Amino acid sequence: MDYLQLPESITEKSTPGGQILAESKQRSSSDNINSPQTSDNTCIPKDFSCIYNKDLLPALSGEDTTKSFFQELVNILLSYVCKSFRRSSKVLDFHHPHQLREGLEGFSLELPDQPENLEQLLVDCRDTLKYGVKTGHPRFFNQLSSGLDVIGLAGEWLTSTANTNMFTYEVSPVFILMEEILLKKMQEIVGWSEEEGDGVFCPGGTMSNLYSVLLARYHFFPEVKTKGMTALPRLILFTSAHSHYSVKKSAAVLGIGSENVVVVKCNDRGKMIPAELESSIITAKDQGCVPFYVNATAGTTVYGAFDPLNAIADICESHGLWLHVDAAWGGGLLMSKRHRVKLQGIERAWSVTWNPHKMMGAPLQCSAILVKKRGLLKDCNQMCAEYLFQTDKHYDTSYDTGDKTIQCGRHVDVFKLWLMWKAKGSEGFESQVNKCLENAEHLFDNLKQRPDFELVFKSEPEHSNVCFWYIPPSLRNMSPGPERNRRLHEVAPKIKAKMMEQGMAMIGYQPLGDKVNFFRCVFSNPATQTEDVDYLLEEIASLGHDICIRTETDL
Ligand code: ABU
Repeated sequence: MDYLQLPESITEKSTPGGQILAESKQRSSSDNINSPQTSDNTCIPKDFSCIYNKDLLPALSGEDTTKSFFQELVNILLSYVCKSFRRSSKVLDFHHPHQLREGLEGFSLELPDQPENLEQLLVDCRDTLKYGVKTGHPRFFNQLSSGLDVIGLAGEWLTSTANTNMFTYEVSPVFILMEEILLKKMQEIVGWSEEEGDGVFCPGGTMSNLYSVLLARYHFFPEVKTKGMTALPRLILFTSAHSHYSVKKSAAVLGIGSENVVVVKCNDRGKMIPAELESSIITAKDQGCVPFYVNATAGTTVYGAFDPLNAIADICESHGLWLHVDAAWGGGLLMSKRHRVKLQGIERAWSVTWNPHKMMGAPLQCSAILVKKRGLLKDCNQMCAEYLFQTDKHYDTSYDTGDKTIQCGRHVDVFKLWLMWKAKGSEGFESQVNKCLENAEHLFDNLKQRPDFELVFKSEPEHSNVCFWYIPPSLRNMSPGPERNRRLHEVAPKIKAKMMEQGMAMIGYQPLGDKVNFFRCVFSNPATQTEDVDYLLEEIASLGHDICIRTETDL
Protein backbone atom coordinates (compact mmCIF):
# COMPACT_ATOMS: atom_id res chain seq x y z
CA MET A 1 0.00 0.00 0.00
CA ASP A 2 1.14 3.53 -0.79
CA TYR A 3 0.80 5.36 2.53
CA LEU A 4 0.65 8.77 0.87
CA GLN A 5 -2.58 7.86 -0.98
CA LEU A 6 -5.76 9.45 0.35
CA PRO A 7 -8.56 7.20 1.64
CA GLU A 8 -12.17 7.42 0.45
CA SER A 9 -13.29 6.51 3.92
CA ILE A 10 -11.42 6.21 7.18
CA THR A 11 -12.73 2.68 7.69
CA GLU A 12 -10.77 1.54 4.62
CA LYS A 13 -7.43 1.53 6.42
CA SER A 14 -5.57 -1.72 5.67
CA THR A 15 -3.72 -3.85 8.22
CA PRO A 16 -0.17 -2.79 7.25
CA GLY A 17 -1.13 0.83 8.01
CA GLY A 18 -2.53 -0.31 11.33
CA GLN A 19 0.72 -2.09 12.13
CA ILE A 20 2.74 1.00 11.37
CA LEU A 21 0.49 3.04 13.65
CA ALA A 22 0.82 0.49 16.43
CA GLU A 23 4.60 0.47 16.07
CA SER A 24 4.86 4.20 16.15
CA LYS A 25 2.64 4.27 19.26
CA GLN A 26 5.04 1.92 21.02
CA ARG A 27 7.96 4.08 20.00
CA SER A 28 6.39 7.23 21.28
CA SER A 29 5.46 5.79 24.67
CA SER A 30 9.02 4.59 25.26
CA ASP A 31 10.36 7.97 24.11
CA ASN A 32 8.40 9.46 27.00
CA ILE A 33 8.32 12.88 25.35
CA ASN A 34 5.39 13.97 27.45
CA SER A 35 7.23 13.76 30.73
CA PRO A 36 8.23 17.10 32.20
CA GLN A 37 11.25 15.42 33.77
CA THR A 38 14.93 15.77 33.17
CA SER A 39 17.06 12.88 31.93
CA ASP A 40 18.07 12.11 35.53
CA ASN A 41 14.36 12.01 36.46
CA THR A 42 14.26 15.23 38.47
CA CYS A 43 11.43 17.60 37.73
CA ILE A 44 12.16 20.88 36.02
CA PRO A 45 10.65 23.77 37.95
CA LYS A 46 7.91 25.46 35.96
CA ASP A 47 9.26 28.87 36.85
CA PHE A 48 10.69 30.40 33.72
CA SER A 49 11.42 33.82 35.13
CA CYS A 50 15.19 33.16 35.27
CA ILE A 51 15.33 31.22 32.04
CA TYR A 52 16.15 32.81 28.69
CA ASN A 53 16.29 31.91 25.01
CA LYS A 54 20.01 31.21 25.44
CA ASP A 55 19.13 28.29 27.78
CA LEU A 56 17.11 26.48 25.11
CA LEU A 57 18.42 24.28 22.33
CA PRO A 58 20.94 24.48 20.75
CA ALA A 59 22.47 25.30 24.16
CA LEU A 60 24.42 22.43 25.64
CA SER A 61 22.07 20.58 28.02
CA GLY A 62 19.22 22.73 26.72
CA GLU A 63 17.10 19.71 25.82
CA ASP A 64 15.14 19.38 29.05
CA THR A 65 14.50 23.09 29.39
CA THR A 66 13.28 23.15 25.80
CA LYS A 67 10.90 20.25 26.45
CA SER A 68 9.60 21.94 29.55
CA PHE A 69 9.09 25.26 27.75
CA PHE A 70 7.16 23.49 25.01
CA GLN A 71 5.02 21.69 27.59
CA GLU A 72 3.99 25.07 28.98
CA LEU A 73 3.34 26.45 25.53
CA VAL A 74 1.26 23.41 24.59
CA ASN A 75 -0.80 23.94 27.75
CA ILE A 76 -1.51 27.50 26.63
CA LEU A 77 -2.46 26.36 23.14
CA LEU A 78 -4.64 23.54 24.43
CA SER A 79 -6.45 25.82 26.79
CA TYR A 80 -7.12 28.18 23.87
CA VAL A 81 -8.32 25.32 21.65
CA CYS A 82 -10.76 24.10 24.33
CA LYS A 83 -12.03 27.63 25.00
CA SER A 84 -12.57 28.16 21.29
CA PHE A 85 -15.26 25.47 21.30
CA ARG A 86 -16.96 26.65 24.50
CA ARG A 87 -20.09 28.69 23.88
CA SER A 88 -19.73 30.37 27.26
CA SER A 89 -16.41 31.86 26.18
CA LYS A 90 -16.21 35.01 24.12
CA VAL A 91 -15.46 35.02 20.40
CA LEU A 92 -13.35 38.11 20.93
CA ASP A 93 -12.12 40.45 23.64
CA PHE A 94 -12.13 43.62 21.58
CA HIS A 95 -9.69 46.47 22.17
CA HIS A 96 -9.11 49.49 19.97
CA PRO A 97 -5.70 49.71 18.22
CA HIS A 98 -4.48 52.47 20.55
CA GLN A 99 -5.30 50.34 23.61
CA LEU A 100 -3.30 47.39 22.29
CA ARG A 101 -0.45 49.70 21.29
CA GLU A 102 -0.34 51.25 24.75
CA GLY A 103 0.00 47.78 26.32
CA LEU A 104 -2.42 45.82 28.48
CA GLU A 105 -1.69 44.26 31.88
CA GLY A 106 1.90 43.22 31.23
CA PHE A 107 1.41 42.64 27.52
CA SER A 108 3.52 45.02 25.49
CA LEU A 109 3.98 44.97 21.72
CA GLU A 110 7.17 47.06 21.91
CA LEU A 111 10.43 45.30 21.02
CA PRO A 112 13.17 45.29 23.71
CA ASP A 113 16.94 45.72 23.35
CA GLN A 114 17.61 43.24 26.16
CA PRO A 115 16.28 39.66 26.07
CA GLU A 116 13.14 38.99 28.07
CA ASN A 117 12.74 35.84 30.14
CA LEU A 118 10.66 32.86 29.04
CA GLU A 119 8.01 33.56 31.66
CA GLN A 120 7.32 36.84 29.87
CA LEU A 121 7.33 35.09 26.51
CA LEU A 122 4.72 32.60 27.74
CA VAL A 123 2.59 35.50 28.97
CA ASP A 124 3.02 37.13 25.55
CA CYS A 125 1.92 33.93 23.82
CA ARG A 126 -1.14 33.61 26.03
CA ASP A 127 -2.10 37.27 25.59
CA THR A 128 -1.58 37.21 21.84
CA LEU A 129 -4.33 34.59 21.73
CA LYS A 130 -6.41 36.31 24.42
CA TYR A 131 -6.71 39.59 22.50
CA GLY A 132 -7.16 37.92 19.11
CA VAL A 133 -10.33 36.51 17.59
CA LYS A 134 -11.40 32.88 18.11
CA THR A 135 -12.12 32.07 14.49
CA GLY A 136 -12.85 28.47 15.52
CA HIS A 137 -15.69 29.52 17.85
CA PRO A 138 -19.07 28.09 16.79
CA ARG A 139 -20.46 31.66 16.78
CA PHE A 140 -17.84 33.19 14.49
CA PHE A 141 -19.72 33.83 11.25
CA ASN A 142 -17.57 36.67 9.96
CA GLN A 143 -15.40 35.05 7.30
CA LEU A 144 -15.48 32.37 4.64
CA SER A 145 -12.63 30.63 6.44
CA SER A 146 -13.52 29.61 9.98
CA GLY A 147 -13.34 26.66 12.33
CA LEU A 148 -10.55 24.99 14.21
CA ASP A 149 -9.81 21.54 12.86
CA VAL A 150 -7.79 19.66 15.46
CA ILE A 151 -6.06 17.41 12.92
CA GLY A 152 -5.42 20.36 10.62
CA LEU A 153 -3.86 22.21 13.53
CA ALA A 154 -1.67 19.20 14.31
CA GLY A 155 -0.60 19.26 10.68
CA GLU A 156 0.26 22.93 10.88
CA TRP A 157 2.35 22.36 14.01
CA LEU A 158 4.22 19.58 12.28
CA THR A 159 4.74 21.74 9.22
CA SER A 160 6.27 24.54 11.27
CA THR A 161 8.44 22.05 13.08
CA ALA A 162 9.77 20.69 9.78
CA ASN A 163 10.36 24.31 8.65
CA THR A 164 11.25 23.43 5.11
CA ASN A 165 10.72 24.87 1.67
CA MET A 166 8.58 23.55 -1.15
CA PHE A 167 10.98 24.37 -3.98
CA THR A 168 12.96 21.13 -4.32
CA TYR A 169 12.54 17.43 -3.67
CA GLU A 170 15.90 17.38 -1.94
CA VAL A 171 14.64 19.51 0.96
CA SER A 172 10.96 18.44 0.94
CA PRO A 173 10.78 14.88 -0.37
CA VAL A 174 7.62 13.83 1.45
CA PHE A 175 5.73 17.11 1.11
CA ILE A 176 6.44 17.32 -2.64
CA LEU A 177 4.90 13.89 -3.19
CA MET A 178 1.96 14.73 -0.95
CA GLU A 179 1.34 17.84 -3.04
CA GLU A 180 1.37 15.80 -6.23
CA ILE A 181 -1.10 13.29 -4.79
CA LEU A 182 -3.44 15.91 -3.34
CA LEU A 183 -3.50 18.00 -6.51
CA LYS A 184 -4.22 14.87 -8.54
CA LYS A 185 -7.08 14.00 -6.21
CA MET A 186 -8.55 17.48 -6.52
CA GLN A 187 -8.22 17.39 -10.33
CA GLU A 188 -10.00 14.04 -10.39
CA ILE A 189 -12.82 15.51 -8.26
CA VAL A 190 -13.07 18.48 -10.65
CA GLY A 191 -13.58 15.90 -13.40
CA TRP A 192 -10.39 16.09 -15.45
CA SER A 193 -9.01 12.97 -17.10
CA GLU A 194 -5.91 11.02 -16.02
CA GLU A 195 -3.83 12.68 -18.74
CA GLU A 196 -4.85 16.21 -17.80
CA GLY A 197 -3.93 18.41 -14.91
CA ASP A 198 -1.21 20.21 -13.10
CA GLY A 199 -1.25 22.67 -10.23
CA VAL A 200 0.37 24.19 -7.23
CA PHE A 201 -0.64 25.35 -3.75
CA CYS A 202 -0.58 29.15 -3.50
CA PRO A 203 -0.67 31.71 -0.70
CA GLY A 204 -4.42 32.39 -0.99
CA GLY A 205 -7.15 32.55 -3.60
CA THR A 206 -6.05 35.92 -4.96
CA MET A 207 -2.69 34.42 -5.88
CA SER A 208 -4.39 31.39 -7.42
CA ASN A 209 -6.55 33.68 -9.55
CA LEU A 210 -3.46 35.68 -10.51
CA TYR A 211 -1.85 32.46 -11.74
CA SER A 212 -4.89 31.79 -13.93
CA VAL A 213 -4.56 35.14 -15.75
CA LEU A 214 -0.79 34.75 -16.02
CA LEU A 215 -1.13 31.29 -17.55
CA ALA A 216 -3.93 32.25 -19.92
CA ARG A 217 -1.87 35.17 -21.23
CA TYR A 218 1.21 32.98 -21.63
CA HIS A 219 -0.82 30.27 -23.38
CA PHE A 220 -1.97 32.69 -26.09
CA PHE A 221 1.11 34.94 -26.14
CA PRO A 222 4.21 33.02 -24.97
CA GLU A 223 6.41 35.89 -26.14
CA VAL A 224 5.14 37.92 -23.17
CA LYS A 225 7.63 36.07 -20.94
CA THR A 226 10.61 37.68 -22.62
CA LYS A 227 9.25 40.68 -24.51
CA GLY A 228 6.68 41.90 -21.99
CA MET A 229 3.40 43.65 -22.67
CA THR A 230 4.80 45.88 -25.43
CA ALA A 231 4.78 42.84 -27.74
CA LEU A 232 1.07 42.24 -27.15
CA PRO A 233 -2.19 43.72 -28.45
CA ARG A 234 -4.69 45.26 -26.06
CA LEU A 235 -5.94 42.29 -24.04
CA ILE A 236 -9.36 42.13 -22.45
CA LEU A 237 -10.67 39.83 -19.75
CA PHE A 238 -14.18 39.30 -18.44
CA THR A 239 -15.58 38.68 -15.00
CA SER A 240 -18.96 39.20 -13.36
CA ALA A 241 -20.06 42.13 -11.24
CA HIS A 242 -20.26 39.80 -8.22
CA SER A 243 -16.86 38.19 -8.74
CA HIS A 244 -13.91 38.62 -6.40
CA TYR A 245 -11.83 41.80 -6.73
CA SER A 246 -8.70 39.71 -7.27
CA VAL A 247 -9.49 39.41 -10.99
CA LYS A 248 -9.10 43.18 -11.41
CA LYS A 249 -6.09 43.12 -9.13
CA SER A 250 -4.47 40.43 -11.28
CA ALA A 251 -4.96 42.55 -14.39
CA ALA A 252 -3.36 45.50 -12.59
CA VAL A 253 -0.43 43.44 -11.26
CA LEU A 254 0.24 41.77 -14.61
CA GLY A 255 0.37 45.04 -16.52
CA ILE A 256 -2.87 44.40 -18.39
CA GLY A 257 -4.62 47.17 -16.50
CA SER A 258 -7.79 47.02 -14.42
CA GLU A 259 -9.63 49.10 -17.04
CA ASN A 260 -9.22 46.20 -19.43
CA VAL A 261 -11.35 44.01 -17.21
CA VAL A 262 -14.93 44.05 -18.51
CA VAL A 263 -17.42 43.65 -15.71
CA VAL A 264 -20.30 41.51 -16.94
CA LYS A 265 -23.80 42.08 -15.56
CA CYS A 266 -25.41 39.61 -13.17
CA ASN A 267 -29.02 38.70 -12.52
CA ASP A 268 -30.74 39.53 -9.20
CA ARG A 269 -29.28 36.40 -7.67
CA GLY A 270 -25.70 37.47 -8.46
CA LYS A 271 -25.08 35.06 -11.35
CA MET A 272 -23.33 36.15 -14.53
CA ILE A 273 -25.77 36.56 -17.44
CA PRO A 274 -24.28 34.56 -20.35
CA ALA A 275 -25.90 36.75 -23.05
CA GLU A 276 -24.25 39.79 -21.45
CA LEU A 277 -20.90 38.02 -21.56
CA GLU A 278 -21.31 37.18 -25.22
CA SER A 279 -22.28 40.73 -26.19
CA SER A 280 -19.36 42.16 -24.16
CA ILE A 281 -16.94 39.87 -26.02
CA ILE A 282 -18.32 40.96 -29.38
CA THR A 283 -18.14 44.65 -28.40
CA ALA A 284 -14.50 44.25 -27.29
CA LYS A 285 -13.60 42.58 -30.60
CA ASP A 286 -15.42 45.31 -32.56
CA GLN A 287 -13.28 47.86 -30.73
CA GLY A 288 -10.11 46.13 -31.97
CA CYS A 289 -9.25 44.61 -28.59
CA VAL A 290 -8.29 40.97 -28.01
CA PRO A 291 -10.46 39.06 -25.53
CA PHE A 292 -8.55 36.12 -24.07
CA TYR A 293 -9.89 35.12 -20.64
CA VAL A 294 -13.18 34.71 -18.79
CA ASN A 295 -13.48 34.23 -15.05
CA ALA A 296 -16.63 32.44 -13.90
CA THR A 297 -17.32 32.25 -10.17
CA ALA A 298 -18.52 29.15 -8.36
CA GLY A 299 -19.65 30.60 -5.04
CA THR A 300 -19.47 34.39 -5.03
CA THR A 301 -18.05 36.03 -1.93
CA VAL A 302 -21.18 37.82 -0.75
CA TYR A 303 -24.24 36.06 -2.23
CA GLY A 304 -22.65 32.61 -2.61
CA ALA A 305 -23.95 32.48 -6.19
CA PHE A 306 -22.83 29.99 -8.83
CA ASP A 307 -22.36 31.27 -12.37
CA PRO A 308 -23.89 29.03 -15.09
CA LEU A 309 -20.66 27.26 -15.99
CA ASN A 310 -21.84 25.24 -18.99
CA ALA A 311 -23.38 28.25 -20.73
CA ILE A 312 -20.22 30.27 -20.07
CA ALA A 313 -18.01 27.38 -21.25
CA ASP A 314 -20.00 27.24 -24.53
CA ILE A 315 -19.30 30.93 -25.13
CA CYS A 316 -15.61 30.55 -24.27
CA GLU A 317 -15.34 27.61 -26.66
CA SER A 318 -17.00 29.43 -29.51
CA HIS A 319 -14.71 32.46 -29.07
CA GLY A 320 -11.59 30.46 -28.21
CA LEU A 321 -11.17 32.01 -24.75
CA TRP A 322 -9.54 30.63 -21.62
CA LEU A 323 -12.16 29.70 -19.02
CA HIS A 324 -11.12 30.03 -15.41
CA VAL A 325 -13.47 29.00 -12.61
CA ASP A 326 -12.90 30.76 -9.32
CA ALA A 327 -14.21 28.07 -6.98
CA ALA A 328 -12.19 29.37 -4.03
CA TRP A 329 -15.38 29.33 -1.95
CA GLY A 330 -17.59 26.92 -3.89
CA GLY A 331 -14.97 24.24 -4.57
CA GLY A 332 -15.73 22.53 -1.25
CA LEU A 333 -19.19 21.63 -2.58
CA LEU A 334 -17.53 19.29 -5.06
CA MET A 335 -17.04 16.99 -2.08
CA SER A 336 -20.81 16.63 -1.65
CA LYS A 337 -22.91 14.36 -3.88
CA ARG A 338 -25.93 16.49 -2.98
CA HIS A 339 -24.40 19.87 -3.82
CA ARG A 340 -21.75 19.30 -6.51
CA VAL A 341 -24.41 19.66 -9.21
CA LYS A 342 -24.14 23.43 -8.64
CA LEU A 343 -20.68 23.31 -10.23
CA GLN A 344 -21.77 21.36 -13.31
CA GLY A 345 -19.46 22.30 -16.19
CA ILE A 346 -16.41 22.99 -13.99
CA GLU A 347 -14.64 20.11 -15.79
CA ARG A 348 -14.64 22.31 -18.91
CA ALA A 349 -12.49 24.97 -17.20
CA TRP A 350 -8.88 25.48 -18.25
CA SER A 351 -8.00 26.43 -14.71
CA VAL A 352 -9.70 26.30 -11.32
CA THR A 353 -9.06 28.04 -7.99
CA TRP A 354 -10.11 25.96 -4.99
CA ASN A 355 -9.39 27.00 -1.39
CA PRO A 356 -9.57 24.12 1.08
CA HIS A 357 -9.01 26.71 3.83
CA LYS A 358 -12.57 27.87 3.25
CA MET A 359 -15.35 25.29 3.02
CA MET A 360 -13.16 22.29 3.88
CA GLY A 361 -11.93 23.87 7.10
CA ALA A 362 -8.18 23.48 6.55
CA PRO A 363 -6.16 25.95 8.61
CA LEU A 364 -5.06 29.04 6.68
CA GLN A 365 -3.52 29.07 4.21
CA CYS A 366 -4.45 26.36 1.76
CA SER A 367 -5.40 27.36 -1.78
CA ALA A 368 -4.80 25.47 -4.99
CA ILE A 369 -4.60 26.61 -8.59
CA LEU A 370 -5.42 23.65 -10.81
CA VAL A 371 -4.40 23.87 -14.46
CA LYS A 372 -5.74 21.57 -17.14
CA LYS A 373 -2.82 21.79 -19.57
CA ARG A 374 0.23 19.93 -18.28
CA GLY A 375 3.59 21.65 -18.56
CA LEU A 376 2.16 25.15 -18.88
CA LEU A 377 3.04 26.22 -15.34
CA LYS A 378 6.64 25.20 -15.90
CA ASP A 379 6.96 26.77 -19.35
CA CYS A 380 5.41 30.01 -18.15
CA ASN A 381 7.41 30.45 -14.96
CA GLN A 382 10.63 28.48 -15.27
CA MET A 383 13.88 30.48 -14.83
CA CYS A 384 16.30 27.54 -14.29
CA ALA A 385 18.32 29.06 -11.43
CA GLU A 386 21.39 26.83 -11.42
CA TYR A 387 22.13 27.17 -7.72
CA LEU A 388 18.79 25.53 -6.88
CA PHE A 389 17.47 23.55 -9.82
CA GLN A 390 20.59 21.72 -10.95
CA THR A 391 19.79 19.30 -13.75
CA ASP A 392 22.51 16.78 -12.81
CA LYS A 393 21.06 15.75 -9.43
CA HIS A 394 20.95 12.05 -8.62
CA TYR A 395 17.11 11.87 -8.52
CA ASP A 396 14.24 12.62 -10.93
CA THR A 397 14.40 16.42 -10.99
CA SER A 398 10.88 16.78 -12.37
CA TYR A 399 10.05 16.64 -8.64
CA ASP A 400 11.85 19.96 -8.12
CA THR A 401 8.53 21.71 -8.63
CA GLY A 402 9.64 25.13 -7.36
CA ASP A 403 10.38 26.50 -10.81
CA LYS A 404 6.71 26.05 -11.81
CA THR A 405 5.78 28.81 -9.40
CA ILE A 406 6.29 32.57 -9.31
CA GLN A 407 7.78 32.28 -5.82
CA CYS A 408 11.15 30.98 -4.79
CA GLY A 409 10.61 30.15 -1.14
CA ARG A 410 7.22 28.50 -0.69
CA HIS A 411 5.45 27.48 2.50
CA VAL A 412 4.32 23.89 2.96
CA ASP A 413 0.55 24.24 2.75
CA VAL A 414 -0.17 20.68 1.84
CA PHE A 415 0.52 18.59 4.92
CA LYS A 416 -2.38 19.75 7.10
CA LEU A 417 -4.88 19.04 4.30
CA TRP A 418 -3.32 15.68 3.56
CA LEU A 419 -3.54 14.74 7.25
CA MET A 420 -7.15 15.94 7.48
CA TRP A 421 -8.05 13.86 4.43
CA LYS A 422 -6.48 10.83 6.09
CA ALA A 423 -8.45 11.53 9.25
CA LYS A 424 -11.86 12.15 7.65
CA GLY A 425 -11.72 10.46 4.29
CA SER A 426 -13.53 12.14 1.40
CA GLU A 427 -16.78 11.17 3.16
CA GLY A 428 -15.88 13.22 6.21
CA PHE A 429 -15.53 16.36 4.09
CA GLU A 430 -18.83 15.55 2.44
CA SER A 431 -20.71 15.46 5.77
CA GLN A 432 -18.96 18.62 6.91
CA VAL A 433 -20.06 20.51 3.78
CA ASN A 434 -23.60 19.15 3.99
CA LYS A 435 -23.89 20.23 7.60
CA CYS A 436 -22.78 23.80 6.83
CA LEU A 437 -25.39 24.05 4.09
CA GLU A 438 -28.05 22.67 6.44
CA ASN A 439 -27.23 25.46 8.88
CA ALA A 440 -27.73 27.97 6.05
CA GLU A 441 -31.12 26.41 5.23
CA HIS A 442 -32.09 26.62 8.91
CA LEU A 443 -31.18 30.31 9.05
CA PHE A 444 -33.01 31.03 5.79
CA ASP A 445 -36.18 29.26 7.02
CA ASN A 446 -36.09 31.20 10.30
CA LEU A 447 -35.59 34.54 8.58
CA LYS A 448 -38.58 33.91 6.33
CA GLN A 449 -40.81 33.61 9.43
CA ARG A 450 -39.63 36.71 11.25
CA PRO A 451 -41.13 40.18 10.83
CA ASP A 452 -38.02 41.87 12.27
CA PHE A 453 -35.73 40.60 9.49
CA GLU A 454 -35.80 40.89 5.72
CA LEU A 455 -34.00 38.66 3.22
CA VAL A 456 -31.85 40.30 0.54
CA PHE A 457 -33.01 37.72 -1.99
CA LYS A 458 -35.97 35.44 -1.54
CA SER A 459 -34.65 32.30 -3.23
CA GLU A 460 -33.08 29.45 -1.26
CA PRO A 461 -29.35 29.80 -0.56
CA GLU A 462 -27.19 27.90 -3.05
CA HIS A 463 -24.10 28.00 -0.87
CA SER A 464 -23.93 28.66 2.87
CA ASN A 465 -24.25 32.45 2.43
CA VAL A 466 -27.44 33.98 3.81
CA CYS A 467 -27.89 37.73 3.34
CA PHE A 468 -30.38 39.76 5.34
CA TRP A 469 -31.28 43.03 7.03
CA TYR A 470 -32.41 43.52 10.58
CA ILE A 471 -35.32 45.99 10.58
CA PRO A 472 -35.51 47.93 13.85
CA PRO A 473 -38.99 48.86 15.16
CA SER A 474 -38.65 52.48 13.95
CA LEU A 475 -38.27 51.33 10.32
CA ARG A 476 -40.84 48.56 10.25
CA ASN A 477 -43.73 50.70 9.08
CA MET A 478 -41.76 53.02 6.85
CA SER A 479 -42.44 52.83 3.14
CA PRO A 480 -39.54 51.86 0.87
CA GLY A 481 -37.51 54.75 -0.51
CA PRO A 482 -34.29 56.74 -0.10
CA GLU A 483 -34.95 57.82 3.50
CA ARG A 484 -35.63 54.26 4.67
CA ASN A 485 -32.56 53.08 2.77
CA ARG A 486 -30.41 55.79 4.33
CA ARG A 487 -31.48 54.75 7.80
CA LEU A 488 -31.27 51.03 7.10
CA HIS A 489 -27.70 51.52 5.87
CA GLU A 490 -26.73 52.56 9.42
CA VAL A 491 -28.28 49.57 11.15
CA ALA A 492 -25.82 46.74 10.42
CA PRO A 493 -22.63 48.70 11.32
CA LYS A 494 -24.18 49.86 14.59
CA ILE A 495 -25.24 46.34 15.55
CA LYS A 496 -21.87 44.91 14.57
CA ALA A 497 -20.05 47.51 16.68
CA LYS A 498 -22.12 46.55 19.74
CA MET A 499 -21.64 42.86 18.98
CA MET A 500 -17.86 43.24 18.83
CA GLU A 501 -17.79 45.19 22.10
CA GLN A 502 -19.76 42.39 23.78
CA GLY A 503 -17.76 39.70 22.01
CA MET A 504 -20.29 36.84 22.02
CA ALA A 505 -20.63 36.44 18.22
CA MET A 506 -19.25 37.95 15.04
CA ILE A 507 -20.87 38.43 11.63
CA GLY A 508 -19.94 40.55 8.60
CA TYR A 509 -21.89 43.18 6.68
CA GLN A 510 -21.45 45.15 3.46
CA PRO A 511 -23.38 47.13 0.86
CA LEU A 512 -23.58 45.63 -2.64
CA GLY A 513 -24.75 47.36 -5.83
CA ASP A 514 -27.97 49.18 -4.98
CA LYS A 515 -28.40 47.28 -1.69
CA VAL A 516 -27.57 49.21 1.47
CA ASN A 517 -25.54 47.57 4.26
CA PHE A 518 -26.81 44.08 4.99
CA PHE A 519 -25.54 41.16 7.06
CA ARG A 520 -23.88 38.23 5.35
CA CYS A 521 -23.88 35.07 7.43
CA VAL A 522 -21.64 32.26 6.18
CA PHE A 523 -21.15 28.76 7.54
CA SER A 524 -17.90 26.89 7.13
CA ASN A 525 -17.34 25.79 10.72
CA PRO A 526 -18.53 22.24 11.45
CA ALA A 527 -18.70 23.13 15.17
CA THR A 528 -21.65 25.45 14.52
CA GLN A 529 -25.04 23.95 15.44
CA THR A 530 -28.58 25.19 14.75
CA GLU A 531 -28.72 26.53 18.34
CA ASP A 532 -25.85 28.90 17.37
CA VAL A 533 -27.83 30.09 14.37
CA ASP A 534 -30.83 30.78 16.62
CA TYR A 535 -28.54 32.54 19.10
CA LEU A 536 -27.21 34.81 16.34
CA LEU A 537 -30.67 36.01 15.35
CA GLU A 538 -31.66 36.68 18.96
CA GLU A 539 -28.39 38.52 19.54
CA ILE A 540 -28.90 40.76 16.49
CA ALA A 541 -32.52 41.43 17.43
CA SER A 542 -31.65 42.31 21.01
CA LEU A 543 -28.70 44.54 20.05
CA GLY A 544 -30.70 46.20 17.29
CA HIS A 545 -34.00 46.75 19.04
CA ASP A 546 -33.09 50.06 20.65
CA ILE A 547 -30.37 51.38 18.36
CA CYS A 548 -30.43 55.06 17.67
CA ILE A 549 -30.57 55.99 13.99
CA ARG A 550 -30.25 59.58 12.85
CA THR A 551 -33.39 60.99 11.27
CA GLU A 552 -33.29 63.51 8.40
CA THR A 553 -33.56 66.41 10.87
CA ASP A 554 -30.43 65.25 12.77
CA LEU A 555 -28.30 65.55 9.66
N1 ABU B 1 -11.12 35.96 -0.28
C1 ABU B 1 -12.40 36.16 0.16
C2 ABU B 1 -12.51 36.07 1.67
C3 ABU B 1 -13.50 37.01 2.12
C4 ABU B 1 -14.22 36.64 3.39
O1 ABU B 1 -13.79 35.80 4.16
O2 ABU B 1 -15.27 37.19 3.61
